[in-house]
Amino acid sequence: MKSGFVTIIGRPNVGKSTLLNHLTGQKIAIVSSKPQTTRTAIKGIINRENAQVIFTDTPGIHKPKNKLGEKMTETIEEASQGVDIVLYLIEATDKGIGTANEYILKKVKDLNEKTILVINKIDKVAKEHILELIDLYRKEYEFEAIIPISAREDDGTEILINKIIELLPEGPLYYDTDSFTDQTERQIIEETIREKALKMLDEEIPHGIAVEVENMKLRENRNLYDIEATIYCEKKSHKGIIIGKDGATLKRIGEMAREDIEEMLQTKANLQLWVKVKEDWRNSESKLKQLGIT
Ligand SMILES: Nc1nc2c(ncn2[C@@H]2O[C@H](COP(=O)(O)OP(=O)(O)OP(=O)(O)O)[C@@H](O)[C@H]2O)c(=O)[nH]1
Ligand SMILES: [Mg+2]
Repeated sequence: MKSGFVTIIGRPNVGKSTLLNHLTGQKIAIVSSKPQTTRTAIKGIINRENAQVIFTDTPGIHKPKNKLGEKMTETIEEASQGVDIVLYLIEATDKGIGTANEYILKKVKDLNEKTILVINKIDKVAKEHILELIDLYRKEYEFEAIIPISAREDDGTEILINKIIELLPEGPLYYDTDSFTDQTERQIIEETIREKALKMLDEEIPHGIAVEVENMKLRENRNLYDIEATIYCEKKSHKGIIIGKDGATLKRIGEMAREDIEEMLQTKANLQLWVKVKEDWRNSESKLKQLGIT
């Protein structure tokens, strides 16, 4: 039996959460085209014959601009120490290494753990370009492997899994074979609502959003969940935009979230959303704690 812990790191938006979802075959982490989507460490577990791999998806590495950013940075550091393998994701579209990845490369060198360089989004570029990137990075660190993939199209992901298992040590089953994440249903619901808000909103508003499920109750006789949740934003002016003209934006966020939630819970859901202002919550230790970001 081989088993162990694998942490996925990289710049914001490189596709870490997309990869986690595709590796596990489950929608565990939310995905968006906007950077800094993931805020916490999220585990996803896969089981193979004689192998169990526990992946941890992390927030994108960036320079923190507030307390939330500092927490995210701490999370990444905690999650990447003492693991069996680090998956370092870069984008196939990158022109060179660039300052952000130079910074991450330095971290990788300091960590000095078994690291696989994963070049994601190969569906977007020509093969020659990928070879150039491989050449550049090969000179920087002794990676265990460099694997080009497209997380979105599930291209190369099986090669990646096999390489990971090959590198893992002998070990026990750390989790039941029927569990696939450490996230609770409530957390996944909160994140799903945030994902839809990210989709519907622009500029600085999505970054200042947090979601809290206040109530979740199953009406057993009807196989229906009543769910009440609040979307927090940072400014009064943002609240109006989130609600939208005649409530249309909030309604759309709710509809999209409900569809996903119903699929996850395998029941009907009655989702009620509220929008409240929590001023400057990204800079308040106590408000971050209230929102479950510690
Ligand atoms: N074309 C293409 N797009 C991809 C691929 N993988 C991810 N994406 C897109 O890249 C964007 C970012 O994906 P995420 O998975 O949210 O990226 P992330 O690294 O988790 O981002 P943060 O959580 O912000 O750090 C989304 O729009 C994805 O659909 C891929 O293989 N090919
Ligand atoms: Mg992410």
